[in-house]
Amino acid sequence: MSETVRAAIALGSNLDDPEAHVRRGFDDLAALARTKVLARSKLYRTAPVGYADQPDFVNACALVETSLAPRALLEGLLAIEARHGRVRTIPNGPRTLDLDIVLYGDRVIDEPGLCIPHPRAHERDFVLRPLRDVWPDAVIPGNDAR
Ligand code: PH2
Ligand code: MG
Ligand code: MG
Repeated sequence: MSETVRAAIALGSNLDDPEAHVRRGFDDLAALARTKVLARSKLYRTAPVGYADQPDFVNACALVETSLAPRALLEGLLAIEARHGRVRTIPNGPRTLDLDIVLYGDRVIDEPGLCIPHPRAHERDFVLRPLRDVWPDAVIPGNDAR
């Protein structure tokens, strides 16, 4: 792979056997073009944040090495979410699988539909705990995660 970047992808699910969606999500990331999964975090059961009236989540994080550009990586993630039957209803509401780019190297991107680092990652334990499993010294640009 040429010009690879390390990226952290957060996984979250709280519908239809969340653990199975997250485990399959790791495999789907490994099958993405020009992308290798370097590490898979433990799975964490977490209370919903932002919209309380929904089931607990299973959250995890993958460390990947990719030569996909950020926008191509995002499109790959959206395609995986769609294959998991993701239907967007209420913001922060229940979902079969959510895949968010938390970090893409040390890049800072603020474009329509593509914000890296994920703008709320630094304040969300359900992102930070699994992130530390796979990338213990990760620094969230603009927000020191350590
Ligand atoms: N994702 C959200 C909103 N709230 N809460 C938990 N525990 N886990 C999530 O993955 C999550 C959430 C929006 O993406
Ligand atoms: Mg999310
Ligand atoms: Mg998302």
